[in-house]
Amino acid sequence: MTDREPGFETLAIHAGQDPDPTTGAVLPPIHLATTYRQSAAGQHQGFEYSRSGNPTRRSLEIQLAQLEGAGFGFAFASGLAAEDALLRALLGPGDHLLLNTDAYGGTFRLVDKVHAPTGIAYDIADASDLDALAASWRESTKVVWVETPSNPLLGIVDIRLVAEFTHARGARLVVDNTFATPYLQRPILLGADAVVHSTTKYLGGHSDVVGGFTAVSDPHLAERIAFLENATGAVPSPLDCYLVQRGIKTLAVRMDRHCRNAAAVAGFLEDHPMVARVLYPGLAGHPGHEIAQRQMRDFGGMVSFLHAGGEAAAVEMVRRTKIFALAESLGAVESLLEHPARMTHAAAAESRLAVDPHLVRLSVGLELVDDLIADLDQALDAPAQPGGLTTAVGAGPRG
Ligand code: P1T
Repeated sequence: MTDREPGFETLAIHAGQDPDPTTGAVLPPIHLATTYRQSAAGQHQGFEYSRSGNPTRRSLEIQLAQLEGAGFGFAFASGLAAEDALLRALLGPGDHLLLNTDAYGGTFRLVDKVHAPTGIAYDIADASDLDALAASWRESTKVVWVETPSNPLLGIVDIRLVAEFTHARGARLVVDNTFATPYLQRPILLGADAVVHSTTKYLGGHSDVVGGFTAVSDPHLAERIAFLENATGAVPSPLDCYLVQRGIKTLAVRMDRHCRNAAAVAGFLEDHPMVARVLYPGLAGHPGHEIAQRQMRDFGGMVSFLHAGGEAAAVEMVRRTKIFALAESLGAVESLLEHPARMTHAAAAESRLAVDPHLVRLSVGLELVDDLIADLDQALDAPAQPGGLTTAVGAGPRG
């Protein structure tokens, strides 16, 4: 590279991805080998066994850690596997966690059903309100965990402010950066101690790979995560690492279009009589708009709204779109929509994270935006069909 400090787009394509020195191939090969020959017992070239380290995984880890402005990165088999490792690395029995009032249902389930029974206490607190955080604070509080923008309410947390508040009390701040991606927001540079991702979403970007990632700058924390990754073994396959890496190369251009399409969709929904309220940080009336403007490059591709017709109308509407697919997940080229209370956030029902059943979440994709708006318009305008409204749809607990 040149003497200039490379920009995001350049790093996304080149960081950790030098051409193969043996063949000149412009892409590093995908290393499928599970094990590595040693010249003498214990003497090797940096790789012993693919659970503990793999060159393709390493390449992704360098690429994404650099994009996050972090010293160290670790790729996992899913977002939840990355979260699990981070929770284990940061907390032990007797410690206390503060989880923001809005978060992915699976994150809540991991904390509530897997970590809490091992002796980790937690409370839900509104991280956009420092008084609320202070009121829930305990001497044993070690971690504040936030998503910003959050899933599914698109809430915004001031990362710099909460990092300062958390550090002043001797605890650490984790930011789930899945919705923003490092192209739109870099939490480590704003003071967060760790970033976590579901790379299944925008980073992979094509609905064809499940993966997770965490990035940190403290070498002791990094050592602990590396130990846990090897000891518990939730590693991604080399092919999956390659797919995430390939997705990241086009992240900047995809995110620009996701943001543009989402802003247009949010504007359309704001004027629709069947929409009671639009949740999108790019709207001037959003409570986190000014903070988002400060800490994000743009406002992202996710839009949620409250259906004016109530739960039955929301459930009917998500069934009626033709381009937006009714499906869990988000962040890929194709537009998706879902009903969080019955789908992605079913695990949080009856908790403080329970989602309003009027809520519909859109992952605005890269199709022609006029087609997307026309699709939403016809689904929102659909005449009520009383017979179809009461049928329960996929309220399974696995989302
Ligand atoms: O699905 P997985 O790769 O394990 O990632 C979990 C996860 C973590 N953090 C956030 C903010 C997420 O949105 C997710 C996964 N979310 C969905 C599948 C969804 O549809 O919301």
